[in-house]
Amino acid sequence: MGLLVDGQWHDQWYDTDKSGGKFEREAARFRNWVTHDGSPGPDGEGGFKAESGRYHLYVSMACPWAHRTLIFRKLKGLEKHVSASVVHPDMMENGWEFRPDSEPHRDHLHGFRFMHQVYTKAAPGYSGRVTVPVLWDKEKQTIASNESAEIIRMFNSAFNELDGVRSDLDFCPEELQGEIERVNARVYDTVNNGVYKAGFATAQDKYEDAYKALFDSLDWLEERLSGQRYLVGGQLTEADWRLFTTLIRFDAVYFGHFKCNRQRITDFPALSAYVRDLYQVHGVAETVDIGQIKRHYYVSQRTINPTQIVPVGPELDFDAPHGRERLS
Ligand SMILES: N[C@@H](CCC(=O)N[C@@H](CS)C(=O)NCC(=O)O)C(=O)O
Repeated sequence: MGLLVDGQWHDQWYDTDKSGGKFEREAARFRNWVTHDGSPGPDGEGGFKAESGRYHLYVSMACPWAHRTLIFRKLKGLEKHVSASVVHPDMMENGWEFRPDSEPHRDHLHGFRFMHQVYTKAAPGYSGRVTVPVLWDKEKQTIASNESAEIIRMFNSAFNELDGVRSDLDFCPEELQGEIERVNARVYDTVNNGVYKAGFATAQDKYEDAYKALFDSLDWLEERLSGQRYLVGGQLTEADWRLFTTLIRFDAVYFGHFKCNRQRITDFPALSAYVRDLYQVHGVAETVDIGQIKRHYYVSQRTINPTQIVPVGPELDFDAPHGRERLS
């Protein structure tokens, strides 16, 4: 695990000294928008047109942020238009790696060994963290975006005119956008990023702050989802998929490894049925790999788990009936 400084790789863990033991996530740097006609997006440069075969998605099956993009690629019918490569789950001294002789973990586009080479190909003097997901533009030979929240918005609407794309599926309808963003803001800060703030804290009080905010939000979500099937507007939206990728990892990883252990998701009746409901949406199960998820966190994060032992449990059954149709 490390980062690039002026295009050179440095192996180092997150620096929490400057923030009194608090984990602070760095903002993504490549923020262009792919649009249906190549016109500029909300705050990006223009010229990134949604075309079949032009973009390549780099992901990790372990990463909750990359997982969002895989779900949107699958559900929107983008697999034949946007190619993808999956890094190896072990993220060690060289950061995310490819395994050239292993089909599932090859870099199909560049044949690179390390993810940081993708970043320096786009920007030779890049300084910053080397994160997934990355949406690579084969035409401009650069990173179009490395911000999952924006990549899923692009996948949701920019490619709608291409053959076979599910233009009827809109996970962010305009009339719901305000409420989706209100829910996203709390879920991002206290749940998606909240588990990391608990797990990566290096001071007791910072861990406890994150733990409290996380479980306050899970109580709020449990109550909200007891009376309605989905988070916003009676239909599946982006807000659900953004919450899902954290919940599905929770009992296997965050509960133990990140010390988020007041309760498991299994102990929340509504939240646990909700995760199963989303998992059972056609195509979603193929984007979930609990083996790679556990392997990544327990082996790569040696500061937290020096023995690198991967726990065998817990037993999880996301295929069990969820019974939430009655809330529709
Ligand atoms: N803002 C980014 C965050 C992505 C992110 O932090 N990904 C993690 C994997 S779960 C990563 O690649 N971390 C490597 C690092 O921080 O060095 C997004 O949502 O796309």
